[in-house]
Parts: sequence; structure tokens; C-alpha cells
Amino acid sequence: MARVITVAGAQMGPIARGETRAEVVERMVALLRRAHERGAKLVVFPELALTTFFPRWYMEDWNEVDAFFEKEMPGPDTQRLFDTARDLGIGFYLGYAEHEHRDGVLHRFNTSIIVDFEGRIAGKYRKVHLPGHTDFEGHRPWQHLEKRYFEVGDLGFPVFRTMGGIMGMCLCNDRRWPETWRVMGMKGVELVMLGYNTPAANSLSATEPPHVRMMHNHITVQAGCYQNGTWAVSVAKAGHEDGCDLMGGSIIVAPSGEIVAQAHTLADELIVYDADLDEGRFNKTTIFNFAAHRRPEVYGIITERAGMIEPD
Ligand code: CDV
Repeated sequence: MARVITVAGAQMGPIARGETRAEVVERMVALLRRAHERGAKLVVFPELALTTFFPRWYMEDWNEVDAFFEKEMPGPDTQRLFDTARDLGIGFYLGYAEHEHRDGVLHRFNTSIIVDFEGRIAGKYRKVHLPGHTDFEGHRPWQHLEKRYFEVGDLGFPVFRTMGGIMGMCLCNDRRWPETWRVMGMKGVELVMLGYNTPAANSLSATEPPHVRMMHNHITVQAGCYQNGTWAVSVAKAGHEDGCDLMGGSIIVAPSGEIVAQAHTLADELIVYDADLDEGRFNKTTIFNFAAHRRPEVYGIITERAGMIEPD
């Protein structure tokens, strides 16, 4: 019997630095209501969905930095999002900057959560593959300081049995790494939710065309889905944000690797699809039957070290 869940990607247009959390949540609530009207049960929002993409600026004042972080989740502004989703019977994925106080030490993570139909946090993920750099780099037209503002995630790539499926998460740059997908694939993931903030141009290469960057955005998600027999909902924060152009191109991808829905604006936009979670079974039991075909005895190098070493 099919296990269909109607999923939605809630792409968001730019969020200006001056926009308040309450204003952003208002936009998200509108997207939730529209998703409900279109029959969606699960809505995916972008990475760092509550603010502008602040790692594009070098900041030395940590009070200024910390203003972009959530001290609690839900908090005073985000409670409305949780309440609306629960009232509509919708689950959601949300990316945000997280403050965690542990043993008297403040930790900062680039985080996402899955919230279930009852408004409970059913799962949390902290971004593992942080791109960019730690210090100001003058040769870049804009900065990408995720390595300055966030610690590497300490939760691995967990999956969660919730809302009728096995759900996984990652964030933006994670989607480019096959290890992200395979680790969740090894845990039987059926639907991966991910949000991203990806500049339309490459800050280190003036010649990389935007259409090639969009191709990279899509093929990494398509390959991850196909090679692990999973659905994915991959959602952008898009458009001209505080002087930087972010690509759109949010997609829903089937376990076959096909794109079944795609955003065509750079604004707040919903994409919706009826995803049969059983559809991944075929890949998982044939070409990508891991137990039958994987050869872990020759994969050791992947976990032994990070970097490439060329032969002499
Ligand atoms: N937010 C991101 O992780 N952005 C990266 C950019 C910097 C390459 C991405 O992979 O889209």
C-alpha cells in the first residue's frame, strides 16, 4: 500500500537585515496557510530562515553576531509558527542559528529541526560541512564566515521515525557531499529535508556561470536521492538579499533522481508534491541494496582522513 505524504517546499525571497523576526514569521505563516490549502502535510523552509544570511559580513562585535541567533526554540517570535502549524496539522522543517548553553559554555550552531503534526520538535540536526572561512578575506566580493560564527555540528546525520516515515535533514553545503546522503541512506532514510542560501555567483571565480551553479545545486540532490532511494525537498532562500544575489531553484526530487516540482521565482513560493514514501523501496532492494552490493572493506580511506593525497 502506498504511503503518500503531501510535501511542500516553502522557498523564501530575500530577508533584509532590518526585517524583524515577527515580520519573517508572518511571511512563513502565510506560506503555511497556502500549503494547507494545497493539501500539504509537511513544509520545508530554508537554512537560516529567520534572518538575512549574516555570514556574508565580517563582524568582531559578538553582541552584533548573537542578535542573529535564537536563544530558545520556540521563542517569543517563533511560537506563532509552531502554533499555526499545529492548528493546521502540518509538520515543518526550519533552519535557524542556534545558541546552546552547555556546562556554562555558549555554543553556536547552524541548526535545523523537524516539528511534527502536534507541534513537537521531533528531531534536530546541526550543520556538519561548514563552508567558507574564519577571518576577513579582502579578495572576496562578499564574505562567507560560517567557520567563524558556527561550530561543526555535533549530532552526526541522525534520522527520525516521525510523521509516517524515516526523516533526515541536512543544510546547504552538506548536499554537495555524498557522505551526507550515504550516512542517512545507511539508516534507511525515506525523505531528506534541506534548506540552502547559495549565492548565484561564485565569490572565488568570476567565470563560473550561474546556470552551472544551478546544475550543481540540482545534480547533487538528484544523485543523493537516486543512490540512496530517498525523496528530498530542497529549499532556497532566494533573490537579492542585502546586496547579494541568492539562487532559487528549490526542488522536490523523487527516489528515481527525477525533479518532480521546481520553483520558478526568486520570491516566497510554494512547490507541492504527493510523495509516496514506499517509492524508494525499489532502489533500496535492487541496484542499491547496500547489504548485497556495498564493499566497506575498500572504503576505509573515506573515514581515515579528510584530504586527498596524490600518488608519487
Ligand atoms: N550556505 C551554504 O552552505 N552555502 C554554500 C556556498 C558557500 C557554496 C553552498 O554550498 O551553497
